Amino acid sequence: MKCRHDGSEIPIVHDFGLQPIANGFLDESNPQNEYFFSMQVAVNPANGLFQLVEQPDPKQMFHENYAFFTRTSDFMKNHFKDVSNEIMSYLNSEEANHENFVVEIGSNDGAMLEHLVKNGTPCLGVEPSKNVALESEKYGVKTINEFFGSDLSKQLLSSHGAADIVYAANVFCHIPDINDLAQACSILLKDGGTLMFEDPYLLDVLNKTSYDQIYDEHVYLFSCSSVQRIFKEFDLHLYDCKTLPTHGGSMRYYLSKTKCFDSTSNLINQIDKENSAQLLNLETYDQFSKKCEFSKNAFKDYLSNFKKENKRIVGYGATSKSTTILNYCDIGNDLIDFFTDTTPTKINKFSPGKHVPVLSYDHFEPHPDLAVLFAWNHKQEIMQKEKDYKGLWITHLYEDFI
Ligand code: DWN
Repeated sequence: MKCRHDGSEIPIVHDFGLQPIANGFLDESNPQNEYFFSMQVAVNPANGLFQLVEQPDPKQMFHENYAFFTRTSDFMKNHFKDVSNEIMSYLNSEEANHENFVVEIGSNDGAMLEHLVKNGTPCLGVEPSKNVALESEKYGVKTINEFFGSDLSKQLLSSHGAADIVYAANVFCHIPDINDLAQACSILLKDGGTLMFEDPYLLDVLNKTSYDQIYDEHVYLFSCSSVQRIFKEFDLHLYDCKTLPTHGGSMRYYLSKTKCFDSTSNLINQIDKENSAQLLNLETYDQFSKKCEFSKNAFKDYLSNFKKENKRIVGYGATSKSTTILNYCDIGNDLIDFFTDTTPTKINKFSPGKHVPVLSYDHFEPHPDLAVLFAWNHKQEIMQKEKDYKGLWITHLYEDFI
């Protein structure tokens, strides 16, 4: 496998077997010719970049029927309101000192940009999935329905001018050509402008064995160390970072174009943590691989034993992550009766690969004996909502089994 950043030969560290399109919910329980790819992951020990070996064509994943809408979680809606406040206070600060213009890459249904629009800040979304892009327009968010890259970035620079802030949430880890992506951000930003992006964080995935963050869309898991090394080659200098509770543990990276600020104490401490966790040492990933296998076997055994007693098991949240779990652990309708989910585009469909039915939320009653919390990253919000549920909860996470 050649590293997607520097082209060097790098080792494969784990094999998750054949996987379908994680958000490819199906109309039929027995589809013909469902697409699968071999999901293996590799790590470059020189720059720490954790990456998929093979990724399906992005057009197979992001299109007019993309299944994920940001607004399905109140917690995430609040999170993006906070982001908009942070952006607005940055723009009003002395450091900004520019005409304001903000671009969000992968703006989904406009849950963040909506607030900038209300506040009158000039902004633009870029979103390749047409259905979610159309949703954002209901909130007054101007959206370019295209994939982001250096060609589009040059066009935006000439049509709209340079940006003070380029922001992206849970998007950069989806874009396979990382060099073109970094180049594109560098082209679009003003000198001294800020690139802010956040994604699931490699160290959290390793610490929690939350391997379900790995699926077709997530071609990378970043760390401060890998971001620092790679983006500086494109004149984007990491100066700060912020740990976030979203998506089971994420990191927000702050990079400045051209200007090299001193690293904040947050960043220095985080890089120390990453060094202690030995992110450049392949032994670290060998441990991760063993924990994934342990978690897979323990989770499947747990569900099988439970099912032997003829109990009802329901999956809570037909997440993209659940596609990795079900297909890696070989769990289907024999163990999980159905998923419940609140997303209209997923309801009355079948889960990718394993074809477990997805039913609307009202099917959570009568309550099952066991609910598998596939949307474990929304645990707080869901526990609040499900106070009356008296059955058991479980996740696939390693810590539930040790
Ligand atoms: O990066 C990505 C992140 C941001 O979102 C994408 N590649 C795709 C997606 O990943 P995911 O599908 O794993 O995201 P969530 O946010 O964990 O999905 C939650 C699912 O659970 C949604 O289908 C909605 C559903 N849900 C529910 O049924 N009841 C969610 C909540 C909060 C609920 O109460």
